[in-house]
Amino acid sequence: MKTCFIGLGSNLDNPLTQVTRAIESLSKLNHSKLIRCSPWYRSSPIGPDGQEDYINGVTQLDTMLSPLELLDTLQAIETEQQRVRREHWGARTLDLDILLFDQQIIDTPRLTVPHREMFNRNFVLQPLADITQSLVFPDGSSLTSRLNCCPANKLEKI
Ligand code: A4P
Ligand code: MG
Repeated sequence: MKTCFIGLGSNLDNPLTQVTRAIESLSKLNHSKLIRCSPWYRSSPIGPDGQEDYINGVTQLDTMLSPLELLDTLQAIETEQQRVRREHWGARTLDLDILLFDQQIIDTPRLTVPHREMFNRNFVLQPLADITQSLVFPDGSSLTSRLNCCPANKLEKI
């Protein structure tokens, strides 16, 4: 089993229902075990103006799937929940990102791990800190130091 962390986000069609449904789906995945879920946060949108606030959270999923199998699976869950891909960083019913996959560094056209934006996003780092203790990233940096350097956008635990 590999330890993975997945970021969840939604800002359309009742976001809290969307992310809760996604957790249901993740808890039923083959060859995987959902270990823990962070609290949910309400965060101000990063990206195009005029979007609603997001609901964000992070889960630990331990899995026997390969990174690309996991990506396929997450994209199938997004599609199930009627995500339509339009604008880059635009509004979405559900976004599932692979934040970390074990201590692997992956840089391929379909998949970049650690997720390339995670260190700039308190709505990822704070929930990650809620469910881990003294996490260290593949580059040797600590979650604590990354949180200290991260921009403080609006983030409210709900
Ligand atoms: N992809 C590459 N690496 C990964 C990875 N680690 N996990 C590829 C998941 N996918 C990965 O993603 C585009 C492609 O990225 C995928 O086909 C996959 O092969 P997408 O989700 O279809 O498109 P996107 O979401 O518009 O782009 P991107 O770059 O994934 O955006 P982000 O980084 O997911 O950001 N503001 C707040 N407050 N909260 C949010 O959750 N989210 C976004 C989306 C913007 N602003 C936000 C939030
Ligand atoms: Mg995404």
